[in-house]
Amino acid sequence: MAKDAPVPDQGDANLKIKKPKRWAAGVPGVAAALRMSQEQMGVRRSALALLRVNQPDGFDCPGCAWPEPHHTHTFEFCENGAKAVAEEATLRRVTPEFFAAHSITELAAKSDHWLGAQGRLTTPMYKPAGADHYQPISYAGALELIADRLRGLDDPDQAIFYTSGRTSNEAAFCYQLFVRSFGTNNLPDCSNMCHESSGSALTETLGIGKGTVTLDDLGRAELIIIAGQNPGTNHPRMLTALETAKRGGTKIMAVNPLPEAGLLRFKNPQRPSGVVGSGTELADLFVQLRLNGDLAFFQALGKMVLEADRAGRGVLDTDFIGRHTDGFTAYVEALDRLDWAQVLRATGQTREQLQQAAELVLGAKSIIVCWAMGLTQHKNSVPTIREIVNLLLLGGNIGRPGAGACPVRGHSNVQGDRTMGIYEKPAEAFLAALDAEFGITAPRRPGHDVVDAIRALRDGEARVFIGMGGNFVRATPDTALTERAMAKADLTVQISTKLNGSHACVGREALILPTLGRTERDRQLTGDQRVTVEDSMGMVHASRGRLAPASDELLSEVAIVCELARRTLPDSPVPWSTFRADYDRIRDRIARVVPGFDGLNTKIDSPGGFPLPNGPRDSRTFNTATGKARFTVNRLEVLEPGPGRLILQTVRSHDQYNTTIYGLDDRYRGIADGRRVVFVNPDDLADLGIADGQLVDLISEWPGPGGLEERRAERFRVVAYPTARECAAAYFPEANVLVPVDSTAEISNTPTSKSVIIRLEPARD
Ligand SMILES: Nc1nc2c(c(=O)[nH]1)N[C@H]1C(S)=C(S)[C@@H](COP(=O)(O)OP(=O)(O)OC[C@H]3O[C@@H](n4cnc5c(=O)[nH]c(N)nc54)[C@H](O)[C@@H]3O)O[C@H]1N2
Ligand SMILES: Nc1nc2c(c(=O)[nH]1)N[C@H]1C(S)=C(S)[C@@H](COP(=O)(O)OP(=O)(O)OC[C@H]3O[C@@H](n4cnc5c(=O)[nH]c(N)nc54)[C@H](O)[C@@H]3O)O[C@H]1N2
Ligand SMILES: [Mo]
Repeated sequence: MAKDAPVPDQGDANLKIKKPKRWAAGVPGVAAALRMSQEQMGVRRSALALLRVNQPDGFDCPGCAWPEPHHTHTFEFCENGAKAVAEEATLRRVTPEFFAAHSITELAAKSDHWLGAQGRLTTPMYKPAGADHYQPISYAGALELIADRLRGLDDPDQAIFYTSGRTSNEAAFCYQLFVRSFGTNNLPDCSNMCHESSGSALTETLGIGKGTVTLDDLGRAELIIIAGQNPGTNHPRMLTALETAKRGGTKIMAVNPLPEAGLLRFKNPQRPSGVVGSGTELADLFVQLRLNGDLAFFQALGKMVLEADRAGRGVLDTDFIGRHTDGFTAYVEALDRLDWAQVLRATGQTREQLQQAAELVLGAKSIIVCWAMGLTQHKNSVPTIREIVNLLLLGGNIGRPGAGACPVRGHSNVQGDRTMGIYEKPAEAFLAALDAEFGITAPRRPGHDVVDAIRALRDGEARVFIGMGGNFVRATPDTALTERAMAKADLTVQISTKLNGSHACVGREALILPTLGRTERDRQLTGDQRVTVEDSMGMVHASRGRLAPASDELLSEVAIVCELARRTLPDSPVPWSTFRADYDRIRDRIARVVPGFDGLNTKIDSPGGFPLPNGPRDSRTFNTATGKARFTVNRLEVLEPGPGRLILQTVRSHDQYNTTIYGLDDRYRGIADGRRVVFVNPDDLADLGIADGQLVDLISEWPGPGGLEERRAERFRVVAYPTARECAAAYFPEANVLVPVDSTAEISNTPTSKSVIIRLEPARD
């Protein structure tokens, strides 16, 4: 049993609201991180763990995917990275006695905060059909059982193999190889809910589904636009890069409905001035955009650039446009017809405010645009990101120093997992390479992404669910529907480090397979192993854990996949046991199958790792349908919530990692001891006749096939907050119940977690 239950599951009884902060990080950040580390790990283990984060022979931080500055100098301190390490390296344990004491029904009523705080999973656990308790099972027994159920399916497409983005390249490569050898492309991943829209838009327009900048480029840019991202909380180390850029003269524009503290001012705890002074002012311009106004915003900027060029300011890179792009004329014609009234409505800006933003663009010879979830989780996310590309192309801002597209990725290896083939719609070239290397025949039918996987479970078409990390039931939209869908499965399997809501939402049979985390030593037959990961900017490097594993019973993710594959596919031509024994042998194969990885086993010895080739960045080579970078024409539609309605976005607090809730505070936004809050502009509250501090239900409205569907999230405290007009915000995952499963982005099929139409009703007693 966990030594103590340190987190009372008491709801928001002690909720406190203070004034939002105007700056990020600094001493309170250091103090918060150290407190959490020492509570979870003790002083000695904290020091051991934290000194090895992102060091040449250490482990890759399990926090975000922001790149490390060359992996050389001492620990680049980041409050939220330290929390992620503490969460994994905790000394608390969830043992079989814990599961004997708590039924699944009981666990299902607990919050993810409480569940995560119980500690690390230590033992494989099995829930037989009809039982309400997990019971211990041997690892071999558990794997045998899964293999048996998989082999018993009528069709491999009845199984779903989910991946979250912490899985190493080696584990991901083996996992997709196993799944495809088994016969399906049902490989949904967290990317489907995250940067899928970026991947879709960039692949189409630039020929690569990734960003086109390096960390050094940030310092060389004359302007960095940060749209739909909250780096102070979610990529704290990015603030250091921004501060450095700023000191070198780079201008910064923040585009966001919320005045996020980290975008406004940064106090660097690693600099004396960050400890005592007022810090560095980051944003030169804060554009307080209406939710989902970005497509209109980037079109307006494009139009103003074209107008300035016509006025003789010579701001277009005509040579680049002529040589490397197509679609320019159609783009210009479309912008000639741009409807300003619509632009002003969509953005919530005045023409003068937009002109101010355009002046920053016009004054900059090199521009980087950074973005994250604020841009990717809307119906029109793919067209919105195409508009970013349009703007960049106008000034030739691709493939030159200090310029480019910078989608800032979330999970620490989500980009690497995709590179390794975790994808439901793999390219033919990748499958052909797998077939040739291993003598398998990979299936060619596209598989299910996250949303389609939920539908397949709901409709009884999928019968087995396996989750490689993550928290599928909480991270996905439409919580109530997803829970019902999951409960229909014959078998649900979670490969996890920590307990979460998905362990309490089970199929007829269920298994928990506890696994090693990044920080832990991974010993196999040939000795200690390391793995590799790819950061947000396409740098690949090694990661080696040193801490003693949380329990002797843990298997690495690589071991789990290889053992499962061996048992499920006894005739497989893949040398699974060799792979498990020596990860170098997996890397030999990655080197032969995945472009850019040749010589992987040697290359990973270089400190800081090596960059993957990137056509647009390295040589202005565009692997698109036409071989050119593509201007596109995108339709501007204004999202109208309707009378008495608001547009709700679901965001992360400063004290969580996705569905892992570290604590109940959101320091920068002034929230303490609670999460069921909804941020609303005070003028909107006045219009709606709702008081600051009132308790309300949030009701989303969605035109479903059978008429207007309503989804309700009960008892949220209203917080009057300086967000853009008509725009509300509540925390993910509490608000996921409001996001309809069918409300997804065009093309990328990403749930629209940042534009949910809601109304507020006084809470019922
Ligand atoms: N500590 C910590 N670090 C993390 C994570 C975490 O949970 N905790 N999660 C990781 C993951 S997986 C990811 S994907 C990233 C997420 O990183 P972010 O994308 O920064 O995360 P969100 O909290 O979703 O914040 C979205 C931001 O976009 C703004 N926004 C919302 N809608 C719009 C819009 O329509 N237009 C514009 N311009 N802005 C908008 C919001 O106000 C908010 O500032 O962080 C990663 N890093
Ligand atoms: N409403 C709304 N929904 C969203 C979002 C949003 O902004 N709004 N954001 C979306 C985004 S961007 C993302 S990326 C997804 C995240 O979706 P997921 O990746 O599925 O969710 P996480 O909360 O990151 O997963 C946490 C769990 O991962 C397990 N874990 C941690 N480390 C490891 C490891 O090393 N190995 C293994 N095997 N398991 C590990 C732990 O058991 C932990 O409980 O959520 C999406 N959902
Ligand atoms: Mo993400």
